[in-house]
Amino acid sequence: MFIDRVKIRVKAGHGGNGVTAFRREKFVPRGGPSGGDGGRGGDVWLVADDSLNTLLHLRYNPEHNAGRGMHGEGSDRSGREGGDEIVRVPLGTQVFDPRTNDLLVDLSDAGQRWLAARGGRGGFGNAHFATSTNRAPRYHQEGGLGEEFEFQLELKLLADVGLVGFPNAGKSTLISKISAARPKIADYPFTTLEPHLGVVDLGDFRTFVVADIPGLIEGAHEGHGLGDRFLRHVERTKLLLHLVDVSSASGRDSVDDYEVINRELGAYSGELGSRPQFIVATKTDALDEPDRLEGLRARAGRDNRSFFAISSVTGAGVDALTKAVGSELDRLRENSAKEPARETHDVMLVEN
Ligand SMILES: Nc1nc2c(ncn2[C@@H]2O[C@H](COP(=O)(O)OP(=O)(O)OP(=O)(O)O)[C@@H](O)[C@H]2O)c(=O)[nH]1
Ligand SMILES: [Mg+2]
Repeated sequence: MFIDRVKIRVKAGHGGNGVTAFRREKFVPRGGPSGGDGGRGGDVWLVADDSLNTLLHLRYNPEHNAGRGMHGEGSDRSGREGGDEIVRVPLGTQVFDPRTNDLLVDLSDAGQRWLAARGGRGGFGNAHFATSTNRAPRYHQEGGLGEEFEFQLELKLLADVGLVGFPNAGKSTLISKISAARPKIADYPFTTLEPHLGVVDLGDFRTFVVADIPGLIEGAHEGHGLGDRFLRHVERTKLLLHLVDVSSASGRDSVDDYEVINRELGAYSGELGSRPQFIVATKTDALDEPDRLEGLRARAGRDNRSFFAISSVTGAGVDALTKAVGSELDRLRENSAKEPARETHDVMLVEN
């Protein structure tokens, strides 16, 4: 199971103190008590936000403090309340008490709010304590302390994007370029034996999750090579990146490779065969015969699929690809009126 984990500290605001004050006015011989109450300290809330899909933003920013309440003032003026602090988390975030490992809440519905730390109450000013028998109380109350906690947040990651292609196509090399995932890379087929996930950070809280799976070969649906069983790890992705090696060293026919993989995807499930797919020609730094690239570009065009050419070694085309993936995911998310129910993949843990 691939799990994103982060520890955060939340601190609600302290309440402001009440104050002791008396009215002093000309022609009012004995002014009454006029000390105002302190303001309430702000709360810290966790809010489930469906535009987030990882906890990465909290890793950079683990401390969350709400504003403190202001002290009361004379003339019956209350102190201002402290502002609340809102911590946005992706849907499916589970919150644990790190000392006991108890699950405190599961934030699974968009917009769901959970009070993580309650702000201190404002202290009463002396005006509050005036009674018929004590008309001039000389005491006030201190503000209450804001709550302060540490929480462990966990999210079972779902891949948004799946990398598919022949063994050696450069899938693992690409994921290691665009994320912190470090799968094994080598110049022989079936280097990758288990799926890996990587989180791609586009900045501005925009991220997407990529799954790198073992390569497919002709007959994978009949169990050839490592078979097609790993395709279940990309079954619920929104977009496939279909990597095709166009380097001359591969000695392969790029259009042929493209068609074989698409037949295998279709044989696994018609739905996966018609999943949105970007075609990515890889290893362009080692391309001697431009026909390999152009033939593939034309073939992708005939299927109305976007085409990209990259080299993970030189970095050429990689940024343009990740940006295009980000925009396409935004578009696909908007189109799918409501996300399908969340399910977790049984994917090995990659420590980022
Ligand atoms: N010249 C060049 N070589 C590359 C590039 N990307 C990957 N390679 C090489 O291609 C070989 C295979 O790369 P991998 O990333 O392991 O390929 P894979 O698709 O993950 O392969 P499997 O895990 O076996 O399915 C390695 O020797 C890489 O160094 C590239 O952009 N340019
Ligand atoms: Mg690999």
